[in-house]
Amino acid sequence: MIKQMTQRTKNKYSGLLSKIQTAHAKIGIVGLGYVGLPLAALAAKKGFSVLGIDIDGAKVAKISKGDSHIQDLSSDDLKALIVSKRLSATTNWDMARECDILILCVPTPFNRNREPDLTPVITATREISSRLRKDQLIILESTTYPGTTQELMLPMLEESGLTVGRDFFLGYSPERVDPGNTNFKVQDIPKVIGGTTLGCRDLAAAFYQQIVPSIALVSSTQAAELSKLLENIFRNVNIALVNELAMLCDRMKVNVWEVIEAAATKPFGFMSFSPGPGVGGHCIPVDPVYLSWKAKEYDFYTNFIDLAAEVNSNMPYFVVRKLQRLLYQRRQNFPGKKVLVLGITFKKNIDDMRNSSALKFLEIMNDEAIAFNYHDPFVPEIRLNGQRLKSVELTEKILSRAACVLIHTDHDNYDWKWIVKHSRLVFDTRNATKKVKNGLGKIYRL
Ligand code: SAJ
Repeated sequence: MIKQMTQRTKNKYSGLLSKIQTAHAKIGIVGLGYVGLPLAALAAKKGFSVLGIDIDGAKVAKISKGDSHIQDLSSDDLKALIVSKRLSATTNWDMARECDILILCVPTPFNRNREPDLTPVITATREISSRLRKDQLIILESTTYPGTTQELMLPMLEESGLTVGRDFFLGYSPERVDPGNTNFKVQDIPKVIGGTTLGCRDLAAAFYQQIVPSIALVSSTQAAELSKLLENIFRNVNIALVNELAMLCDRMKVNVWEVIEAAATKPFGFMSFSPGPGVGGHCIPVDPVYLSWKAKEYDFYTNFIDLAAEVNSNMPYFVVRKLQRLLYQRRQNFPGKKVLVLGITFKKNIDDMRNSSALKFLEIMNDEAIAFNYHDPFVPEIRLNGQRLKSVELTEKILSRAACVLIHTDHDNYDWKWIVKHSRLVFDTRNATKKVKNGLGKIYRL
């Protein structure tokens, strides 16, 4: 990449560029969550001196002791970086001035009206702007709508009186961290990079190409922002497609899982997705909202994206209706007899509850006066409608007493054969019991 860099960039920014290329640049990572902390550790492992900045004093204190709260970074690895002073953490924004590169990895949720909430980005940008100095490179990694870097961050940073592309530099490179994915960790994933100017992009590229396997340069920060949204909206709409198919198959009495498995034998031109009880997490249900919200500014209505969101939002209601039908058909709809819900996190093998469809599903069960309890090895307790609910102990007795065992999240550490054996009725929304050979008569699937 460097060789492609314009000679102008090499001459004009040789100071910052050479600091980056020789790993003498001090890296500041703003936001030490599932994106920021692994990125901070990676940059430190690659030889950079890294400062983590977070507003959460308790989190900073834990990190400073080498205690990792992130599944993808072991405390041993973190402790080694802290002891070697390669990595440190602070809540003191004034230390941002000593960083040559500042990378924002802060949350971009949606608010109660399901609109983008850029408060964390705005707050961090304001703190940086008041301390901005010459030869600093600012990069946003948070997933957001196209235009955030250019239209929101740039004016705030230029309030410092410094000029982008000359005094300071501004780029966008979307985070692609998939928490819990052991095959693709942050160091294995290519980075898309856009800059406010070519020089800004080249400087950001000079940094990333030292820590990830490959980089993909695009012509603007908007293109980089939109590429990330496309990645996740692609998932969202394809999940909605199979969810819609699942509801049709239910009416046609066709096994949707068999249909998808058969289609997946096509060696090209098909990518399988699984229907489920809903789409949760901090990315997939949220990212489409960011684009459809921004598109309206251009009098453009993203009907296709909005329909996918409607289908996915409907899944918890569909699952409850099908459960009610099963309880009635199997004569298990006794008042007070509890449904046992297995797994309530938004996807398997992690403890993340953000936007989990289980929360909506349990709320609807409450409204429908369906008695339930839940078990989730990753979630000892939840609050629902102001009530505290604890995960029950998973025993043969609790299984056999349940009116129905409903599989919401298919954690790998469940013993499905044992669960089916001791249940009277199983409603499997994840095809988790596909390998179970006995008790098939009591298993119903989405
Ligand atoms: N889901 C389905 N059917 C599917 C796949 C997922 O119902 O076929 C549901 C899951 O149960 C969950 C939700 O969708 O409720 C989101 O699942 P996800 O597998 O997409 O997991 P996320 O939210 O962790 O998505 C992340 C994203 N990573 C980033 O944004 C950097 C996404 O881009 C990744 O593609 C995804 O992980 C992944 O591949 O695991």
